[in-house]
Amino acid sequence: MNTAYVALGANIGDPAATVLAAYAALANLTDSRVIHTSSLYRTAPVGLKHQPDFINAVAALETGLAPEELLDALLDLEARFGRVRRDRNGPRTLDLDLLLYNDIELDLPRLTLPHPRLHLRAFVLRPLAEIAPGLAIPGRGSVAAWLPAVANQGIARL
Ligand code: PH2
Ligand code: MG
Ligand code: MG
Repeated sequence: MNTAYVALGANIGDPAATVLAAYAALANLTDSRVIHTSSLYRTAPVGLKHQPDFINAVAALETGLAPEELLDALLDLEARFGRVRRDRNGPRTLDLDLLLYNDIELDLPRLTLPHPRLHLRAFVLRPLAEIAPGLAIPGRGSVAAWLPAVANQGIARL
């Protein structure tokens, strides 16, 4: 079995209900088990500013799916939640980003591991630190060490 971390984000409709429903859907993924789920966080939009606040969270999975199989399963779930891809960084009903998979470092056209911006975003680091405080980001040091660098970003635990 492998350990993977997935970031959840939503800012259209009822984003908190969407993230909770997505937790339930992740628990039903093929050959996978949810082992930790973070609290939900209300976060100020990063990138495109003029859009609603996000609800963000992070889940840890134990999975027999390979990284690209897991990515496909996450994209499939996004589609089932009604995701329409318009603006990069724009509003979304559900965004599921594969953050980490074991200690794999990978750079494929459609999948980079670790997620290249995870250490720069409070909306990922804070929930990740909640469920895995001692975790190392391959090539970048510990999650905890990056927290001070994002202390100025707007985030509140629900
Ligand atoms: N996702 C983005 C861009 N900006 N901002 C917040 N607060 N939360 C997100 O999940 C988010 C974002 C691209 O995926
Ligand atoms: Mg994203
Ligand atoms: Mg995404």
